[in-house]
Amino acid sequence: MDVIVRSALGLDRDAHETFLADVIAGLTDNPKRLGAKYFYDAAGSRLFEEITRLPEYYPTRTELGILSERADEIARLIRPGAALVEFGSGSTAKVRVLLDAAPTLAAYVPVDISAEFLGAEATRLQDDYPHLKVLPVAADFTGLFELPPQVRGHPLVGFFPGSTIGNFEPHEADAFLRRAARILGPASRLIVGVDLVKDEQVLNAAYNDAAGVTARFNLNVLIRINRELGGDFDLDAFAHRAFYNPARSRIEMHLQSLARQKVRVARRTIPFRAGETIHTENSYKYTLARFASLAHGAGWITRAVFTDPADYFSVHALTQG
Ligand code: AVJ
Repeated sequence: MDVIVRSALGLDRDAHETFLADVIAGLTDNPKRLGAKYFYDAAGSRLFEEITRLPEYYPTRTELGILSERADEIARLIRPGAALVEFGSGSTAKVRVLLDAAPTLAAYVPVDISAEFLGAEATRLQDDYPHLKVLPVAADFTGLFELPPQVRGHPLVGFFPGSTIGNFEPHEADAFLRRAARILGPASRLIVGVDLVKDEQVLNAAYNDAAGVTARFNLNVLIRINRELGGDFDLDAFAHRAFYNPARSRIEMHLQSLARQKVRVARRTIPFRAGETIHTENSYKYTLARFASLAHGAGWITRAVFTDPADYFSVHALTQG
């Protein structure tokens, strides 16, 4: 499967430089931070797939339940001959539900930062849907990118499942929704999965699973830095911390230094105080009203909102005019 590589920088060569620059900037900042998109190397993507199957991690199975349950209603919002553009496609389980419910879809454009994962998944999907034009694009969807020329003239539907939008700061989510409107164009639609504010114990358990998979997922970013940037992080000297911050309506993930220590990264020395943390992820949780107002502020109209019976998760169908 050919993967179109599109980015302002020219992905693979400059991806390394960008990763290096971001890591150095983040680890020399106060408080220390790393971008959540860097979790997803091959090992991190596999660990995330494992997270989605954990008993405590409700979002994936709840969203899949909503999509399956309401597939026909969602499919009716998709116009015949449309091209479906998925932002940050990981596994293809969710999009398969839409493809099955909307057989008139002409093309599927998965956009993902990881070209390798993308090519493999797209090839399998193409085998299962031989009449669908599968056009993978390797790009960082947090920036502006171009769609493949083959989708020109097709009505466009964006698909952004998994509450990945929760990784953005609210102002970044606003910017993303505006950019999606620009990329997809007038009369387009956007189907977005959004995790909801709920009981704090449920939220905390989802990011502190008993099997420790989320801890391994979080710590994996240090393994990646060691391998790709010549770091010497001692994995036993950092611990996974995740908690709900009710004032900000978000789960925060951190890596906490268990001792005062120095770490070498790309020929620099990074000092850590005992107990100091690296902030590695935010996962914002929305109320239905708060997400609707975010979407409207970014120029989208809410056509329908679907939730599960417990109101754990929501799927929003938005339109441009
Ligand atoms: C893929 C961003 C939606 O925030 O729930 C899972 C990532 N982090 N466990 C989330 C994640 C820790 C996930 N998203």
